[in-house]
Amino acid sequence: MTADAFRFLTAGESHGPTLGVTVDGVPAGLALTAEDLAVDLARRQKGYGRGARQAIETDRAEIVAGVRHGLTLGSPILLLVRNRDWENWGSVMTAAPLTDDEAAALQGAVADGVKRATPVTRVRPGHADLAGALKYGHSDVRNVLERASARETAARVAAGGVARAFLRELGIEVWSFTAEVGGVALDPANCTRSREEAEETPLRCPDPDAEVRMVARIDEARTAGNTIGGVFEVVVHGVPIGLGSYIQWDRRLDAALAAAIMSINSVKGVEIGLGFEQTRRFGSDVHDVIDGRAEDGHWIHRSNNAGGLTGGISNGEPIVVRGAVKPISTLARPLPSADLITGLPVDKAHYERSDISVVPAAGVIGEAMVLLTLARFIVESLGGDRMDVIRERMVAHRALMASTPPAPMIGGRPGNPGGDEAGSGGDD
Ligand code: EPS
Repeated sequence: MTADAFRFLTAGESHGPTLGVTVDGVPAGLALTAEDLAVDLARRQKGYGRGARQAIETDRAEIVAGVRHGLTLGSPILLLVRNRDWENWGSVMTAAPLTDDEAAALQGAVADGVKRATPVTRVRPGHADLAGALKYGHSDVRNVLERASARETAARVAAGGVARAFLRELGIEVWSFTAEVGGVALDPANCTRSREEAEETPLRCPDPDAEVRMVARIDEARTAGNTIGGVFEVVVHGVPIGLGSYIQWDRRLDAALAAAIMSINSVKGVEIGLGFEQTRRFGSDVHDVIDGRAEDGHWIHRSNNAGGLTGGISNGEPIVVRGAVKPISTLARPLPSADLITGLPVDKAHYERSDISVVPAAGVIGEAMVLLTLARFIVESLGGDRMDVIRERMVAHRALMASTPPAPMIGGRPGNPGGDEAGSGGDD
């Protein structure tokens, strides 16, 4: 049992010199390069509705610890994602105490009306600004927003790349798409694009017609100085039966996935499988009928409304998790708010460069969080400090899940091997 597999902690401010993440509990012997990590980092930066920051950055993760000659060592992996924009922030984001001259220059910049240098006090509705400033005793909201910014998710996606390399070796694939923007939902019957085709489109959406209308909603928001949210869906293929458990609340895989998705900036709701829609239907229209075990040993469900998770355990069907993304809280046409210091109402909350919509990027971040969660559950379930052992154990686990269970015992002795159909069941 490895309690802390794929545990990770990020550090870094949005306009500081670098973001960083330590990923602990990664088995030894996993092939890993910076190129592996670059793919998802680039995907996170894309998407129609992103702000100007993404034109400044070309996110790359530098592997500075835990890997030697392209293979993980079993030691903590440290990844750094540099913020190119840091150079544009001068002394505003310097870690060291400022000299008298530097402090005087910064005060001069504020007197000249340089926005970046000026302390932020007009808190933004919907942002961490107010509660964060009061909690940590900050009089300049920049001390909050620099860390509360979704820029931090670049570090999570870098960490997710490590988990992706791990899961790929075990035959597990995770991807995501944009399911909804501003109330415009894709139509499953019109999802004519393949995964690869959808990946190249502005919103990473498999329904071309819905995407046109989603783009129009984002344009509408931009024109109005507004922002708009939506829903992303993460889908996992290749997870064997048996990850997670109903035995204790904190071993339920569905609960861990929900927490992982909910931890993403701007996410205010999570659904698994049919989610809330299940509450509107009868049980007979919800539960996935089990058609039995196929010749190759896999269990056949007629549908996947459970989203691959029953009783907190993976049931062999694709895992389906959705995240609801609220509209970004930084509005180009700001809402009225209040000043942190005076406590008085102000006409307009603080504004600084931000995004109009981030749903496709949130999907990539959702993938990272799902990847890291699944990797943790796999190592915790199968054990193993090294890839060769984990690979073997996964093969054995899949075979076990596909094999015929022994006939039930009755009174601790062999009973009727025919099961319910042969008359041993009786009424429930
Ligand atoms: C982000 C970078 C940030 C924001 C965004 C996410 O860059 P900047 O603040 O320099 O424009 O675009 O952060 C927020 C939405 C927020 O509310 O802070 C990124 O790389 O994802």
